[in-house]
Amino acid sequence: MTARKIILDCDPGHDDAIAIMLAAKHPSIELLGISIVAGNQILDKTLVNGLNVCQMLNIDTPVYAGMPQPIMRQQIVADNIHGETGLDGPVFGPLTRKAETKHAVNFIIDTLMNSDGDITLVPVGPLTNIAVAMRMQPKIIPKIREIVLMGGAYGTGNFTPSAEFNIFADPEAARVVFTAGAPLVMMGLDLTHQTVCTPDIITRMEKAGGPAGKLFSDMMNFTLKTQHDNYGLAGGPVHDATCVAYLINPDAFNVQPMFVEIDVNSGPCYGRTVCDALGVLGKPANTKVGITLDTAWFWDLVEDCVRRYR
Ligand SMILES: [Ca+2]
Repeated sequence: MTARKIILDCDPGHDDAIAIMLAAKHPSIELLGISIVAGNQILDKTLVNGLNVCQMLNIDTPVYAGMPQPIMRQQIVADNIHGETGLDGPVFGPLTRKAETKHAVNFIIDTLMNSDGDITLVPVGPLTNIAVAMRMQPKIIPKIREIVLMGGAYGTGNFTPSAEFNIFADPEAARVVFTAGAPLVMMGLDLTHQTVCTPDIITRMEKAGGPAGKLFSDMMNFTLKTQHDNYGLAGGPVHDATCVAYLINPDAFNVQPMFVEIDVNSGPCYGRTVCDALGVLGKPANTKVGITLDTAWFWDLVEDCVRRYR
C-alpha cells in the first residue's frame, strides 16, 4: 500500500500535537508539510508550539507559518482550553528548530499545483489557510484528493451553543471551503467527543514510554482539567487526531454523507455547521460527516504511534 500524502494544517494546541505525532510516524501516512494557522492561540504561539513538538519528537517535516488573522471576523483564541501558550502543560527546552521561509498558503498552493491530484489536506484548526489558498489559486481545488477536517458538529457546539471553535474562529473561511466542491470529510464534536482522554488512557500512554509518551501525558493532564472545568468532560478529547486516524483506517469509522453549509449570519448560529442529516433539503451531499469510531482501535493506534518515538 502506498502511503497517503497529506498536508497537516493545524493550530497547536494539545490535540493538534497528537495529530502531528500520528501523522509524522505512521507508515500509512506521508506527511509532506505542517502548515500553521492562528486558532487556539495567536500565530506566534501556535507556530512556536508546532516547532516545539517537532523538535522534542525529532520530526524533521518542514513547518510553515500561515495566516495570523481570520478573514473577516475579530480574532478569538481558545485559551480557556489550551492555556496562555496554547500548549500549556509540557516544558520544552530552548527552541532551535525554525520554520521555513515560505508562507504556508504558498506552500499549500505550490505543493498541490505540482501534484498529480493525490494530496489530501488535513485541516484541524480554523480554515483560514485553506480558504485563502483556494481564493489565491482556485486551480488547486480540482487537485485536492480530499479534505479531512476537524470542526463543526451536527449537534451542539462548544464555543457557542451552535458553533464549534474551529469553525466559529473563521466562519467565512469555512464557508469558502465547504462551497469549493472538493470532497470533504468532517470530524465534528459528535464524533471527537468519543475520544475523551481519561486518566487511564494517560497512564497507558505514559507506560508506553519514550518522548511521545511523556509529551502525551504532560499535555493531556492539562486538558483533563480545562475540559472538565469548562464542559464537565472526564478528560480532553483528542479531536484533531481522529482525522489522521480516519486516513489510516476509514473502516474504523461510520460516516454519513450529508449536505453541510456554514452559517455566516451574525446571529446566535454564526459559525454553525448546518448538517442536513435527514436530507430534508434534497440537496446532494457535499460532506461525509463522522458519526462513530472504533475507540478501542483508536487508542491502540495512538499507543502504537507513541511507541514509534524512542
Ligand atoms: Ca486544532
